[in-house]
Parts: sequence; structure tokens; C-alpha cells
Amino acid sequence: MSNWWQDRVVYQIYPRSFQDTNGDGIGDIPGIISHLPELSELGVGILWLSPVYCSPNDDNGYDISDYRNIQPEFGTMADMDRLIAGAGNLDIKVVMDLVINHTSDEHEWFQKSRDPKSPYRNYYIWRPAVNGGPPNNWTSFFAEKCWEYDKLSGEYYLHLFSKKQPDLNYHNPAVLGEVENIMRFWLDKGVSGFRCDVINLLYKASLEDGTKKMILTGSEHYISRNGTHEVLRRLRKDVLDHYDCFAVGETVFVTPAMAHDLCDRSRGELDMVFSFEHMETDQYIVKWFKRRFRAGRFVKIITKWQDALEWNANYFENHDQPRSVSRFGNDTEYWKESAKMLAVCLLSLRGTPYIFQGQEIGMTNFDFKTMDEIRDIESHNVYRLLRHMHFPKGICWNIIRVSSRDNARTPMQWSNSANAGFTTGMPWLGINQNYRRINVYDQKKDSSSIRKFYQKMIAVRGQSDTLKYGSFHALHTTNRLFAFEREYSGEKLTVLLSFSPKKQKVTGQGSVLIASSGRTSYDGVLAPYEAVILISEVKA
Ligand code: ISL
Ligand code: CA
Repeated sequence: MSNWWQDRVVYQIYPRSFQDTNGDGIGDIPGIISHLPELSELGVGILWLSPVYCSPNDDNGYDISDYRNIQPEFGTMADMDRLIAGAGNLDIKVVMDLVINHTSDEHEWFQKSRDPKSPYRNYYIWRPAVNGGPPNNWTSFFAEKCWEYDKLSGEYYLHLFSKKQPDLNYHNPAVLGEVENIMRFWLDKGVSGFRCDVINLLYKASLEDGTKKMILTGSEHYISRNGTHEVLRRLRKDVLDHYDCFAVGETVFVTPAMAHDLCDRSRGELDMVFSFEHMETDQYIVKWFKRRFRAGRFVKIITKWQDALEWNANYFENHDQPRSVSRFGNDTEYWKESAKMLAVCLLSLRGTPYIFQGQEIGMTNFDFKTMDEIRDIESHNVYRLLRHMHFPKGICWNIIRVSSRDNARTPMQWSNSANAGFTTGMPWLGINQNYRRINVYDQKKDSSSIRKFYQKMIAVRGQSDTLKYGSFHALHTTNRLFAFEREYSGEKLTVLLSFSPKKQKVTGQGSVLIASSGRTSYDGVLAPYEAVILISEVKA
């Protein structure tokens, strides 16, 4: 009844920051291969790799210049083949990042497209100037204008992200054909699916001015439009249906209703989507304006999505988001407790769980001091914009410090030796100095570590049909407590999660399936940030 992508736990690798093996300071595919046994030991069943294709790295690989070759700094296609085979030997499936809303401006298609007479012209969205300026008033995700003028062509091209990421034109069937062939190329190589980057933005229904002048002006013309649904159904029918694979969409600004239309099984589009709403509960309007984290807001939104969809893609971290223990837990006094509690939460919700590299050892936000240490294009663009708006330097830095994507991108902390065991060279991005305290090597030796707990919790989930397939029913969604039940075939589990630094009385019956504190019986009181799962009812 279930699919393998519902039974397994996904682990996301950001290759640049995972493991360097040749001393150039950049993580690489041989580095991933070297850690496969450890990932298998952790209980991971699927690896999702952030892009490893050729790229000029304007947006760290999310600007692809060749979809059929490996970025030389990451290795070779032979390395990639070895990775897929090596993972396969350990029963780990590999999933690629599919970035098809845009390419790099250095992609051959775009280079050819700059010639108005080229058959590639219509692969992208070119428009002449209007009143001597850009064709419409849209704004980009990266705090820039959405249109770039190209002298060679005498026209503007659309880019929802950086100007080195021109958007593809999905009104042109040739583009869809190209994308299908790229997908087949990787599926034939043995990958097991795709994480589809900003997939609900593909189809621009019109290029009229946007009416909302707040953030992302113009977005009403391209968020989850019918044309996108048609493209997704084609990809399913023409390609995905012919392989044993799955597709998870990264879908920005989706509501539960939109998500339903993108991933309900009856629709024949995606298998599940990453929604953003729970990640937005600690902000005002945009992620740069943070408000205090309140667990109540967070878990109410999680509950809403659990109730709304048949199957969710559950995540608390990825390469775009600050670290969850720093954000939703407590990365000082209750670092270990809250990281473990978040592990129980993530792994006992209904849906496929996604763990981001480093989350399993409780990696925290970076400890950088200045903008010079930041590499992310989005952070630099936003800093520039805020300065332009006359925000004082200190305030700008604070905004970047809390929300920058580089928080998640600092290199993986493997050991307490030089450069955290990530590289023998100069790391491409600074390493969090807490690596001496927070690293894989130490946690593998410590039976009470966060990593050991993840391993245990993943195993518990793997053995529990109730955690995998059971229904979800929320009991408490307050600022201090998230409690819910999962029920399947006569078994009921009660999950109790404390988001509080104080003890709490919470009634709950049954024997302990797992507790983050290691206790084996429950007495009605949760310790600070403790998580307990009770087997509260077993009918004969
Ligand atoms: O970073 C973000 C949220 O905090 C978003 O604005 C992000 O850009 C958006 O979620 C889309 O993300 C994806 O596409 C981008 C790429 O930069 C991100 O790394 C990727 O996850 C463009 O390809
Ligand atoms: Ca390297």
C-alpha cells in the first residue's frame, strides 16, 4: 500500500559544505562517498543532493550551465556513478535537485537565445522596453529588478532570481521536451527522483504589472497557475510514470488548497511538496523581519498542514533556512534537549521526514562577525538594499545574522581537529568555531548524543507502522506543549513535546516507546524540552 518514499527518511546534502577530499576547501562527491557508511548507520534511506551540475556558482549551483555534466569542483561523472552505485549497495536511493524554472545565463541555450533570430530565442522570456524601461513592475526574490537589459539583443529578459538565472519559457513546448530529456538522462543513470526547485512558479500566465506593490510584485501572475499544473501532469505522464521514482516540489507561497492541487494523488502531478508556512511563523511579512518564536504559532500551522494534506514533506531545516535548534529550540542551556525534542517532532509527524546535514548533531547558526564572512548572493543583495534604504549598519548586520542562508551552509562539523575535519585547505565558507564541542566524531562515541538519538528515533519510526502510516490528531498546540496522537490498525501513540524550559505536568498513559531523556516510564511530568512517545492503547 505504501511507497518506499513514504517509508524512508531523507537526508539532504549541500555538497559544497559536506566533505572536501582534495584540499581545495570545497566539498565534493568523493567526500559524500566516504561518508555513505555513516549515513547508512544513521538510518537514512534517501539522499537528496543540492545541485552538483556545472554552474558558474552565482547562486551555488542553483544556476545550472550544463544539466548533463558534473561541476568539476565536485568531481566527475564517474564519481557520480560511483556515488549512485555505492549508495545503492547500502539500500540508499539518490535524488537530484531539478532546477528548471531558470538556467544559468552561461547555459548554451541562453547564449544562443541572445540572438533574436535563433531557434533558442523563445526558450526564455524576452520583451522589448516599455517607455524606455523594463517591460513590467515585477520584483525578484533576490531584492533586485526582475528584468535585465541585454545590449546584444536589444531587449530585456525575465529573471525571478538573480540576473544570472534567466527564467525559462514554459509557453514553448520545446522547453518541456528538453526538460523531459534531462530527467530521463538522470533516471536512466539510476537516480530515484527529484526535488523540484521553485516548481510552482514555472508558468508565467501573463506579464502584466503586478498589483500588490509590497513584496514580490507580480507574483500573482506566476504562483501555481494552471499552466504549471499542465506542465507537471506532462512530466508525470511522459517521464516519472515510467520509472520507480518520486518528485517532491519546493513550492513557495502555497496555501493548503494550492498544495492539494499540486500533490494530491488524484491529480497526477507531484508526490508531495515543501510548504513554507511553518517556517514563516517567526517573521513579519518577510524573513528579514523576525519576531519572537512562539511555539504555539509554529505547531498550529504544522497541525493545519497535517490535517489538510494526505501526505506532507516535513522539514525544519534546509540550505535556505537558519538552523532549527537556534530558531525553534534553545541552542544554549537546552541545546541537547531541544535538538532531540525537535527530532522526535519531525520524525513522528505524518509524512516523509527530511533531515538537513548537520541537523543530526544539532549544528547551530553561524558565529560570524561581519558581512565579509558571508558568501550568499541573497544576503549581500538584501544588505545592499537595506543600506540603500538608510538602515544603520548595525541593524542591517543583525538582520542578516539572524536570517542569512549561510547559517545553514557552514561546513559540516566532522571532528574536533583542524577545520572540523571538513578540509585540509581553506574552507570556502567559515566554519562555526563550536565544532570543538559539536561534531560527528565525538557524538558517535557518546551514547547520550543528539546523533545517537536521531539514529534511535529513525529506527523507531522505521519499525512503527503507526508512526509511518497512522492518522494524525492534535491534542495540544500551546506555546509550551505540542501533543498529538497517531493511530493505525488498533494502535495509538501519544506524542508529547515540550517547548518549554520549565517542567510541565501533562497527563499521558501507556508505556514509553521512546523518550528523549532516555527514561523508560512516564510519571505525568515532562522535563524541560523533553519528548516522550507513549503507546497509549493497543486493542486486541
Ligand atoms: O531563501 C528563501 C527563503 O528563505 C527563498 O527566497 C528562496 O529563494 C526560495 O525558497 C527558492 O529557493 C530555491 O530556489 C532558489 C535558490 O537560491 C534556493 O537555494 C532554492 O532552494 C533559486 O534557484
Ligand atoms: Ca574538494
